[in-house]
Amino acid sequence: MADILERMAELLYEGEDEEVAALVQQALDEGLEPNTILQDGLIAGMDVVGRDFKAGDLFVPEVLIAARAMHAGMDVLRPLLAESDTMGIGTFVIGTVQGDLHDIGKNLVGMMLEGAGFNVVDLGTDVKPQDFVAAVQAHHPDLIGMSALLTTTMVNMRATVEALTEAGLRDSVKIMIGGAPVTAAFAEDIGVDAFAPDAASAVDIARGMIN
Ligand code: B12
Repeated sequence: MADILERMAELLYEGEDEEVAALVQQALDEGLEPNTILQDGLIAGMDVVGRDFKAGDLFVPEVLIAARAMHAGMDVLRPLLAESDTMGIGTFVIGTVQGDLHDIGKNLVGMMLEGAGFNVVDLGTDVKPQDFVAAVQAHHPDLIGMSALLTTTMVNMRATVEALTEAGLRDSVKIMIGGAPVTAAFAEDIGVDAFAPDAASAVDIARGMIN
């Protein structure tokens, strides 16, 4: 039983998407619970990816390839997880702020969070403050993540915080920000809960905030 999950985690790390999907199906056929496969196969594999990325042993392309393999496995599991209502340790709404079209880092953060077991709602790029507000009203997330790669769009992180405050929603959700020009000092200045410099740290911090 454990062997198949270990193999799944290894194949995920290597980015073998078709093999991961096939192994997820095989594990289901052998009677393993969807949530066990998610936690001990897919998430376990993504945890190692996150650790090695943080340590500088893996780079962005390798992480994206591993994340794609995780998605292939998730595609098989998703309908069953939705059925058994075990989907997600928390909901994370993520988007790149208004005026900004950079999404590679944001996607990486989203995929790693999904790999860690979060239910991720991705609003895409160029997300207006009001769209973040609407997403909080619609999805009741535990956390919001905002990404900005341009110094000129960082102001829209502050505008989003203000829009959430005006809508009376600021206290209902934790906010994390990131992106190359963003700093911990800026996070403190605009009154958000956290800053993460990379995707692996984002996962660690988000997990800590949920617990
Ligand atoms: C790829 C790229 C583009 C692509 C974007 C494609 C895409 N789909 O994303 C294109 C060509 C479209 C583009 C356009 C522009 N770009 Co550009 N681009 C880049 C580039 C080369 C790489 C960015 C990237 O993807 N890095 C890799 C990812 C993995 O890293 P990351 O984004 O930093 O993400 C990590 C962390 O920051 C963090 N993180 C990111 N988001 C979040 C969110 C949360 C919640 C958390 C917790 C963490 C987190 O985790 C991620 C993973 O570890 C950078 C230069 C650079 N080396 O950074 C310039 C750069 C960002 N671009 C720049 C500029 C100026 C532009 C343009 C204005 C150029 C122009 N004159 O048209 C336009 C703006 C378009 C727009 N309105 O957004 C400047 C920004 C300068 C500044 N500081 O303001 C840069 C720095 C280049 C430079 N040196 O001048 N760009």
